Amino acid sequence: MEEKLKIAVQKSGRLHDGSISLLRECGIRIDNGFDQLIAPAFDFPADVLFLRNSDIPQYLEDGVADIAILGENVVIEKEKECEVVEKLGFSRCRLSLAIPRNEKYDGPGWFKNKKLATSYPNTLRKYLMNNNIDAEIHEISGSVEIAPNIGLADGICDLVSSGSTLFKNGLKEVEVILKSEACFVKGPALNKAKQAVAGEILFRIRSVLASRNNKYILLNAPDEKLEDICKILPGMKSPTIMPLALKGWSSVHSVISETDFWAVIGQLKEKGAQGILVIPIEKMVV
Ligand code: PRT
Repeated sequence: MEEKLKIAVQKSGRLHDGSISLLRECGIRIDNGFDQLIAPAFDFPADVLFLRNSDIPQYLEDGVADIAILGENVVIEKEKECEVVEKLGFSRCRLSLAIPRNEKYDGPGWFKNKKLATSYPNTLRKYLMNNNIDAEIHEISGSVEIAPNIGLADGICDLVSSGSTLFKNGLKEVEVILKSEACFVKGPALNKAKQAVAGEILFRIRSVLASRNNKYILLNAPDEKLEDICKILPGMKSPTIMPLALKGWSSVHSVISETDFWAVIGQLKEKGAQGILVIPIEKMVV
């Protein structure tokens, strides 16, 4: 029997739910995987492994897992043999340098000869080297943000999303070292059969992401405005145009990206579009 593809996801934490729901939208369903270390997927040649996010790069390098969903910040920090193939658009954060709020900050030179607490020593070391800053790195595994208040460090390098943890601890963010989000990562040595299964998952993920980023739009337009309206709504190839029962009017169907949405709606109304409907797309095969 052919060996199944092993997909690693975070066992519990910020990435878990997003990873499981993305797999589910890709048709990869598992039975109550949360309590298990490994769960077989229904109707798909894969097993899902539940691991700590920070351990996954090593498991990919060792071939224990074949592909994974994990934070890009961890891939960069761990420096293991694995490749980011696709960014997935959730669990967005940044790795930043922060210092006590009342400190005057005049650029990265502030960090010279300072003591910095972090759980990301490799990424921080590279940043300091690239900026010619000589500073002491103090590695700690959690609650980095309290380090300056207890006299353990002058500043910190930690993940930030809303910024409220920094604020509550009297710190301010002064430099962003990297931006991160969940990503689809591939190990170094997949055989041909596993490459094919991983390729199928990637294809499905891209279809799901495209559907999340796009909307289906329907509108009615006077025939004499169709040319202008089609220029605003290019669609996947071109818009579909169907005549309405009412003479001189047509229905236009197309796809628009989530980011262009409000600007496009305004332009369409200006050109005489009426009865505009915008509908989520379940899957979009790209
Ligand atoms: O235990 P395991 O190895 O599985 O993971 P972990 O302890 O790193 O887990 P978890 O769930 O905390 O984080 C998993 C991943 O989520 C990280 O590697 C990032 O890719 C991503 N992520 C996104 C974050 C945050 N946002 C985040 N805000 N990870 C951590 N934080 C922490 C940060 O360290 C700080 O303590 O949240 C606090 C700051 O948040 P704000 O909103 O107050 O700025």
